[in-house]
Amino acid sequence: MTHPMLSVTAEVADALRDGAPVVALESTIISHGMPYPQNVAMAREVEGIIREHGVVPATVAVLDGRPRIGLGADDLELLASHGDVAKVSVRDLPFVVARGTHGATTVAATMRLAALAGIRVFVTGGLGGVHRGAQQSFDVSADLTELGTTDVAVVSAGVKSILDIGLTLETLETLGVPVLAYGSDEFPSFFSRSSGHTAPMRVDTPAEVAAVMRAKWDLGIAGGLVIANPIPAEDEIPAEEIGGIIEQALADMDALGIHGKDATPYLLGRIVEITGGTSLTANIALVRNNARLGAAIAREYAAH
Ligand code: PSU
Ligand code: MN
Repeated sequence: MTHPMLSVTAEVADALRDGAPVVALESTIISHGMPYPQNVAMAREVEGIIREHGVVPATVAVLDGRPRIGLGADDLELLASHGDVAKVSVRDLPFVVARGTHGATTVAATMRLAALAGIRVFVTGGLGGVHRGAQQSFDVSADLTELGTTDVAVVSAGVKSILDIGLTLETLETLGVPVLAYGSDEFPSFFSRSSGHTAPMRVDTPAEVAAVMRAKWDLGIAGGLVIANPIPAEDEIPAEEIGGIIEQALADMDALGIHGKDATPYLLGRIVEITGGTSLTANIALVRNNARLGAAIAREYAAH
């Protein structure tokens, strides 16, 4: 029953066979989204939070060319510290698999592999989206197109304002992707609870999220859902404060001529540098918060 190209751990395979809740986790956030060793500590901690809620975590990556659903401690350490782990979006999957190399999966590639394995809920920090200046650069993350086609609900803290949040929301609408803000009337902007953009839809309980997931797929509307979970108030960096830092990181990126798949990792690293690590603390806090919500949604979804 398991797709022949996937290696699924026994724990994850058993849970899926029994209809028990499973939450997928991405690995680009580990290899290209945070510095070592905070990245591996975060990865372990998030798996622990999901387990505490009675849900099986399944971190996704490609190791030695093999797509893996569920990883061990050594695998997480390798992804966090190995110098040669490619950032793998959907278009990169065939290349790393054919070559037998290592790859850390983005939201898009993680969704695709999770869906192949039969996992419907996925927890991350922030989504990719429409980059600022995309009118010229055409830089629109494949995370958005994947959300338009692959049946996985993605829990994030919204998108960072390194992106054009308004254009990202417009694109999600075009692609038929429900965007559910959790417990808020406003779409969150990762470090901040606010973004200046009204949330397209609001939900207040995990059961409501699970009901929207079921209704979407029962209607035969293919594709994912975005659950945007605002960072807890005590952990947020106010939009005014982070705004200038993001502007500086974007200006530094332009001065260096960095673009394409290197843009997001550069910006994430530069923001951590400029804030002296404050942004990393907030980033880890919001991932924890998303893990708690994602586990609750997976339990509700599995219960019906
Ligand atoms: N945004 C974040 N943290 C991240 C990413 C985005 O706040 O770690 C990562 C995710 O893996 C996402 C990817 O899928 O960056 C998007 O990259 P790109 O913009 O190149 O599609
Ligand atoms: Mn891009």
